[in-house]
Amino acid sequence: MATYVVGDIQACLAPLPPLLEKASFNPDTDQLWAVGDLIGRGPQALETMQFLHNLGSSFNTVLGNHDLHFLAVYAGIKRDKPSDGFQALLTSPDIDVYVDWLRSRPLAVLLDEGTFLSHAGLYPGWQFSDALYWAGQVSEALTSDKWQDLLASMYGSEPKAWHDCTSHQEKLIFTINCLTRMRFVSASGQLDLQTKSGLLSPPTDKHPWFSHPSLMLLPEQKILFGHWAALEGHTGNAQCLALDTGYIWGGTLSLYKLESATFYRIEQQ
Ligand SMILES: [Mn+2]
Repeated sequence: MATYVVGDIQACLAPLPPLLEKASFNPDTDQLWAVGDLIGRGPQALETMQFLHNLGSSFNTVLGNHDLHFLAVYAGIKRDKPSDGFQALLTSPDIDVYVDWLRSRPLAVLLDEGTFLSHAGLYPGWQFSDALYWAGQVSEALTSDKWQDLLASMYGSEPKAWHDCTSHQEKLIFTINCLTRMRFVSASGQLDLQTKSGLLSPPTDKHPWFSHPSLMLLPEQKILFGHWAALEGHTGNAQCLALDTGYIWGGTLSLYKLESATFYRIEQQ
């Protein structure tokens, strides 16, 4: 059995089957994880969900910001904009199956003892165990009867730092922001959720989370994440692997095989 992790698909289904074939992925014996943002902006949201869901237990994902946004649109919290590309999926007869399935996906997982996976990364100052605990608390809310309440309150960028969170609800929202939206973090631990640039022009006094002085990784630990296409797959930190190589923006779709530490990529068709 091999474990593979695919970057942000964002409803671009076309490159996925040839990429899986290139890497000799076998759904009967192997496990495929996605870094989240399965859908959002791209042309084939319904077909992508059908394809991934048909992989059954050989596929799993952590949730990305676009996946959570989709749940908010489904719940009527946010308006369905054509640019989201959700229309055909929202009117599918199987929509409830997909929604229930997405709601029960985690925000973070350990793929093996030392490999952490989330959509955006790990908050500097948190250990894997902190992120997994709070991701579990978010999942508890997302799978409860009142799941819409959390999604309705998640839009916005406050609180900015973990030490500013007072209520349980604020801790859940901060966890969602760290695990699905984070890029740059200030020296004192404040999230900058506005800047989307790459590493050439970082905002003043802020660090990409993966080179933040408070990020503490043991030598055998690794983080796999997506979300940040402007990195073009480069972090400068061998322990933090960026898998969003921006297929939706004209780049490539990336797949990583854990056991051999091998990358596979598919260019635009
Ligand atoms: Mn994202």
